[in-house]
Amino acid sequence: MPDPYAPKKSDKFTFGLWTVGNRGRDPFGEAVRDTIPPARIVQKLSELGAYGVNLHDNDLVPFGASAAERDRIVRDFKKALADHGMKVPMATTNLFFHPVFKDGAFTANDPKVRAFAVQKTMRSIDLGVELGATVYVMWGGREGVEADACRDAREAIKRYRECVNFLCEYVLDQRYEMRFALEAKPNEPRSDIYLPTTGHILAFIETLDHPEMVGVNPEVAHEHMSGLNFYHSIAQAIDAEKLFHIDLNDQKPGRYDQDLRFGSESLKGMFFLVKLLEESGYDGSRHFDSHAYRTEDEEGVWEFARGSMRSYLILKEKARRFGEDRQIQAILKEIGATGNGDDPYGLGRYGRDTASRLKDTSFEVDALARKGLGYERLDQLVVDLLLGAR
Ligand code: GLT
Ligand code: MN
Ligand code: MN
Repeated sequence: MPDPYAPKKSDKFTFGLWTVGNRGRDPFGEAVRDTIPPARIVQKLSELGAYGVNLHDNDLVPFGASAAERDRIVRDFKKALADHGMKVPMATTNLFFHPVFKDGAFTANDPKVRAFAVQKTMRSIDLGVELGATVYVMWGGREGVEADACRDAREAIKRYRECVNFLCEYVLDQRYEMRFALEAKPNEPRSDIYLPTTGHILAFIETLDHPEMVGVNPEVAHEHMSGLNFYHSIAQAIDAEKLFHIDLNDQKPGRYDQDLRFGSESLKGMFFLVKLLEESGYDGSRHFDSHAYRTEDEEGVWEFARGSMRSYLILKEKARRFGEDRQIQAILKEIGATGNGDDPYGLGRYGRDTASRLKDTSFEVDALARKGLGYERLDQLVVDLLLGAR
């Protein structure tokens, strides 16, 4: 029997070169794995059923490479993509590794650093376009502080805005088909990072010159680090039509950024997330921004990649069963979860008559307050479903 959870290209699973290429280095210990060459990553992920790979400029072209070296590397990489039928839907810039970015990139106090960051990003956008990417992620890992005395935080937001505006104009001027997706994180590597949550970014986008070109790239681990409900963040991003990309992984509460394998920790939360992505018509990549445990060798890395896609597809199947489960659906209907489009009090549209009728309506508040809602039963049915007991 064929594996019902075998990934297909149409599932649009992608991995970063930096994710499967992660060598297991951490602040306390050296790398435990060898570098896997990009062409091999492309081949292996394609065999496993992934749709594509995403990259930072320097995941492919080393910092400071000559133009000739760059062109040779890009040519070989394009050949690997073509040979294995793999896409590069998203690209991004490394604005955090080199010590020049120790005070930030777009928000650094030194205008030379800010200008260098924009120059590096323009070149990196060119590379992304050359590889076929249509989404450009901006993760401002170093855009933050240890010492707030170093700048007025409003100045940081202003500089960030200026750089994003400049880059939007660059994309328009080049007639590139490229949209930006900004990624939030509350801290790490900086003590505090500006634009710490997806909600902050959604508000920031509305202050830009081209808000229509800019959306969000929320990451599970980063919202969980802020103690937030990722499913709710994604619902709001979808409602705002701003979910341009998504970083799937997992995270235990209250820790450093763990970037754990998708679905390895928060099964219920990830179930509602997958259900939402699938039901909302989101048609972007399902990108895994995570890495294998430090205990693993290369085989463990491929297990990690297999597991990420498999868990997504299992949760997708669970979401389908949730939709077909008669008992669950009957409860949802009874509790008014689906809304049914009724609006008995006219709250969907203000009218003077409606308002005055509503002011005169009497409600049986005590009876409403006393009524049990049965969510214990409902939630247990979900747990049974997820644990395979129904
Ligand atoms: C880095 C970070 C991620 C970002 C990547 C994009 S790089 O690994 O931890 O969350 O998405 O720059
Ligand atoms: Mn990420
Ligand atoms: Mn992360």
